[in-house]
Amino acid sequence: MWSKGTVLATIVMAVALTGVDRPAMAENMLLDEITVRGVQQPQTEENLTIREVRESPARDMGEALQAVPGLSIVRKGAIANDVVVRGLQGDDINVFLDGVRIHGGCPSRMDPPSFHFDFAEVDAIEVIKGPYDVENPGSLGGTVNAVSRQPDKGPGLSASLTYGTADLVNASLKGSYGGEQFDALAGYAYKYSLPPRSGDGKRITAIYPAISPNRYRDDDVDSRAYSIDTFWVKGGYRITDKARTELSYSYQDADHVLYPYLLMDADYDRTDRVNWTTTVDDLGPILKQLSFQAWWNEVEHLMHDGYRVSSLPTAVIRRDYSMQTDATTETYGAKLKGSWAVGPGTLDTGVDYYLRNWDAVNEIAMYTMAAPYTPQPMIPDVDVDNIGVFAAYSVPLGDAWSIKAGVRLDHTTAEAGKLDAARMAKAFQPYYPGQDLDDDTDFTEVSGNVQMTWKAADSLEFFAGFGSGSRPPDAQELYINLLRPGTNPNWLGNPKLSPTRNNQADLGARLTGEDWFTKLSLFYSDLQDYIDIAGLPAPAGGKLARGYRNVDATLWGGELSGQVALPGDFYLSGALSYVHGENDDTDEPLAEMPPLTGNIGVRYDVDRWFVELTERFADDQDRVDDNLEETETAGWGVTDLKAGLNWERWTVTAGVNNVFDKYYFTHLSYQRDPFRSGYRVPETGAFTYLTVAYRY
Ligand SMILES: [Cu+2]
Repeated sequence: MWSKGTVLATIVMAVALTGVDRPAMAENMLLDEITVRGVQQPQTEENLTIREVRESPARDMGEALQAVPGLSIVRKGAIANDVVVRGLQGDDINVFLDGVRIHGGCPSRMDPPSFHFDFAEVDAIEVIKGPYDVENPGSLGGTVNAVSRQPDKGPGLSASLTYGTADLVNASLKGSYGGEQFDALAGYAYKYSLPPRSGDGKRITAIYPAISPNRYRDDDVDSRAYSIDTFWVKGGYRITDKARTELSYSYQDADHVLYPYLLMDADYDRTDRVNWTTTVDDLGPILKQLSFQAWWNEVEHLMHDGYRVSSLPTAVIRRDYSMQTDATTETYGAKLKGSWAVGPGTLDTGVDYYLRNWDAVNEIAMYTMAAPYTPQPMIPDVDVDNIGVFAAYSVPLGDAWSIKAGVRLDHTTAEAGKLDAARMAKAFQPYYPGQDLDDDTDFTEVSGNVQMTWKAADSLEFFAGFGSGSRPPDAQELYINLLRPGTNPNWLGNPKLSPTRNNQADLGARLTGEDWFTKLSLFYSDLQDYIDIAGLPAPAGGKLARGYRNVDATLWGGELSGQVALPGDFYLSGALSYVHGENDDTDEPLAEMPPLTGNIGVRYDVDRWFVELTERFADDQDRVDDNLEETETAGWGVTDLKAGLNWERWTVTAGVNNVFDKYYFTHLSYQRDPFRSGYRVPETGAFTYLTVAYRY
């Protein structure tokens, strides 16, 4: 492996050595975006374009996706932000790269799916909101699919280096070759930052009071917030005129990632990913395309409290940590899909399979005084298997109408390999008195949707959709078991959970002109057996636990967004998003719902340069779940400014986010029990950055 210094020097050299003609300019890209979003894109979808990906100084995909209407993030630290779609997060949504399912290793979601690929690998991000994706299991709240870069014709080289406040470095170097028969691409990315400072001037690692055992040790408050190396390589081969096969591999090593919102930090996350796809076109008059995809990935995750005061040696704490979790997850799967010309429409059919194994072992010094650091099978080697079949038919009905309908059938089994009778009796049974608990379970579920589009006039399109999607409880929700010392609540899965079902109705309208669009999307979601975090009462002689239960819930809300090209090379864009969640079992607000959020931006963009001013804002959130001791969040508004220059093959972008150095929190900025630190992680204060990029 190269040293980081060498890699940075190489990138700077690569950037310095070349520079000839200019690539196509950004002005047309803006008009293209308006056309895609105003005309071509289905109304249930949103996207981040290649331009937005390249201009973004975001540390990761989650942070960048905040700009998309209806999307928000869970803030846990400087990086590894978890994506939220219309208030649904975790396993209620799917987050993929090129259709590949990847899961993180951490039971506290330190490494959500989007953390495991680098932003530099990505060309565009597509988002389906709601249960309208039948080609993948579990997409009940939506699907976020990042699309990786393909090699252009001929040789290609691109390099990008961002430097920002708190020593932020986002560096990437990509080389590619696209030939008639073969093409190949390789890339390397490096990311680093110290803990950013919030608007009060403090590092986000300094949020704890001086007496808290969870505060960072003096040497670690200023230590790096993360350093991440990602390497990827992809090769394609054209077997015949109509057939292509492609194989890709990626390795990522994330080190020393700090999560002030939790009680532990990640020592490392190591990820291997393999994806193989083969596509054959025009197999006859009826079979238009056949594609096969197989993939495998594995994540090794180690977290501990070694950077916190809670790890300092005492009579009981005899290692470098007082608690540690060593976790591994492996996911692999395959999909066969055919696209058929049937009547006037297209029929997509397919079968898919995946297996996810997840194992996590926890050690706590104070487990018992007699047996410190006794390993606990926190996630007890659980296999989740899913096999599914799907079919979707889309057909135009005359000039004005089109209809699309899909159906999917899934069978899922879950089995805990290391949950023996003794552990079940000790950890689970006291909280489920008199109930028969098994270490395995299975589910069979049907999903489906109907979507209709009516083009009432050239400039006006209406949309109506109804979807019903389902997902099984995951390994953690079923079988996690962690007995904690003292008065800390235990953390327990619920082996009796049912799958969650989302019955959702959507209405949309889109008004489009030559160089503008505005669209309104409204949804209503009836969630049956939504998996909610819940307190489990203390059994006799025991103590409280945090666990999971099925509740019925309702979500409704929508998004209003638009983009317009104004005279004089000005562009205006804006979005408003809202979701209202209610727990129908307790008549309380549903926890962790983002408040009314929006942004408005104005941009001046000519051939060679642009400048853009954006205001991002959120209302206060006073709809909180008192049962979970969720607290309210104040509203906020921050201003971002950026400017860019294109010169021959070079692009320079510079900007300041949060220009006025506001001290603020998003609502999704703290963790509830069981790993509640009790402290919120503020957003970054004034953040200045400069990106220099070169493309050949
Ligand atoms: Cu972790």
